[in-house]
Amino acid sequence: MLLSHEKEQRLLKETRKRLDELEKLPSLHKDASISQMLQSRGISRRDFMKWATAMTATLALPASFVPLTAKAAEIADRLPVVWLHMAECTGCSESLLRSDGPSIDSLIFDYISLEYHETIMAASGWQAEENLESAIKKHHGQYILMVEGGIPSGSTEHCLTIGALGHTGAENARKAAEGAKAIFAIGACSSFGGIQAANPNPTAAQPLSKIITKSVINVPGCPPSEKNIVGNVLHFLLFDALPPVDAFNRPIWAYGHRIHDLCERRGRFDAGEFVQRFGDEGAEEGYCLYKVGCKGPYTFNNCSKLRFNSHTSWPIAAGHGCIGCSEPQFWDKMGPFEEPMANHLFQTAFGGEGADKTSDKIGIAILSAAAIGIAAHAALSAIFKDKGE
Ligand code: FSX
Ligand code: SF4
Ligand code: F3S
Repeated sequence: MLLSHEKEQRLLKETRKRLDELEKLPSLHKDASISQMLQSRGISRRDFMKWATAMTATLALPASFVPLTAKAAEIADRLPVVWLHMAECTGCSESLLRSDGPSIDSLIFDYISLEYHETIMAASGWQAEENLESAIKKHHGQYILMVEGGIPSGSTEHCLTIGALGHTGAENARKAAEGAKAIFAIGACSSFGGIQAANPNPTAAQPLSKIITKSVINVPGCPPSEKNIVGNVLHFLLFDALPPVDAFNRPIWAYGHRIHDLCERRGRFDAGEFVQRFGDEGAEEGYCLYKVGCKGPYTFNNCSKLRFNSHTSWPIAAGHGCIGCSEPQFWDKMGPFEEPMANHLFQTAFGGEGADKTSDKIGIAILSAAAIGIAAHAALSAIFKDKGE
């Protein structure tokens, strides 16, 4: 960690102060406290602190922040969240809510004050629309807005019409964005348009950032992992600031490295051991999936480190290559999904050069401990910058 001791202490002090202030606000949660919720699911305090330790490291924060990450989770019920659905499959919400045993991440998401979320709220019809109106009014200037799904626009905007009042998705997004304190586009669809925006894009679907004028943090993936969704809420609780982002407005703490850099099959890639076709001997041996289309060398995300569904598995462990689901326009640009794309050139977060030309150079550079330290330092320096230091 390259952060000086003095800066770390100062940031700790500021964060503690902020959390103490937040704690004084009334809980917006109607049911049990987070400790009671965890206890009733058989999750011990020890497991919770282990989770806080892992989440602190994931957010590229020093270990001294572990108690603060735990506290931020404990007072997550002070933060109102409005979650809107647009054109999508609800996979992003499912990623959080439908793991077979609820993970600590999903419990924390449940514990956040979700003032409006169409999938999980009991209300429907007129009552649901009223709930949205009143949440936006009541928490004006205070709530986090999370939007899932691509948004039809222009002459086809009406293709997404929601509820009895006949509002379009774009109208709802604009209205909810007005009073939001921070705005996150959850999933590939909301971040970059997703499958709705894939060629020929019949509804002129757009990413959230093209529909509203306020700045948007993109949390792509189809779907993004539960950690990437909850981590952003925790970051906001801790620092009252948006996380530092890359060229595509993705938080660096989550999207700062390529899938390829930390892939469990990377040794096979380096040794030239490739699956030649699905089901062959190499596939059984766990060889690298590059030749059957893995897009891990072009894709920035932390799946290879954090996996999905409480660290159970992820696409490459399941035997299929990464399809690049956290990259802009991946449906159009990453295909064919089961063939390598050695001759394709497209924009990555590193610029316009074809990733194949540079993959090994980049891999070695990013894998070095120094580079990881620099990324963590960049993340923390940006927090200082945000605070005018
Ligand atoms: Fe689905 Fe979300 Fe993909 Fe899109 O995830 S998992 S189509 S990113 O908006 O619901
Ligand atoms: Fe892993 Fe894919 Fe890279 Fe092979 S090409 S090491 S499977 S990310
Ligand atoms: Fe998506 Fe690739 Fe991760 S397909 S889920 S970014 S491994």
